[in-house]
Amino acid sequence: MRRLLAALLLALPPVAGWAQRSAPPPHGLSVGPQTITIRLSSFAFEPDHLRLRAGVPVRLRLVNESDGGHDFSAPGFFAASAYFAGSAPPPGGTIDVAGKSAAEISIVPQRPGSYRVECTHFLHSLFGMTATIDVVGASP
Ligand SMILES: [Cu+2]
Repeated sequence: MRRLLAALLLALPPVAGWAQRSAPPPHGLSVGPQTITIRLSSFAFEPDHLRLRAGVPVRLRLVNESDGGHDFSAPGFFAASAYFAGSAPPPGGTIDVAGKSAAEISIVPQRPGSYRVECTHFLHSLFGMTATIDVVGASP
């Protein structure tokens, strides 16, 4: 019995060390930008209100769950943001998302303000397919 206990004690330190190394990084220190998923449906964005911080990179993942196409049109917001190489939005600031598909864009909001998002498909914004992105100033 005593030998078993000794063996257990000897086995403990490496196990504890392994557990520490495999622990996830502390909150807020994860690698890469935070991903925010926005669902597009007929006829809504969910969530329809985003609050982003200027200077903090985020990855917007646009998921169209409906059969028909939608788009994510935010020319003012895109013009007020910076981009990583190869990740600029299309000219006009409108990202098409075909039915049952997804698109991603990584951005760094730059100018604080309130920006309108809409789907430009015929009548969709009238049916409620709009959203607002508020960009707030960088933390002191
Ligand atoms: Cu739409």
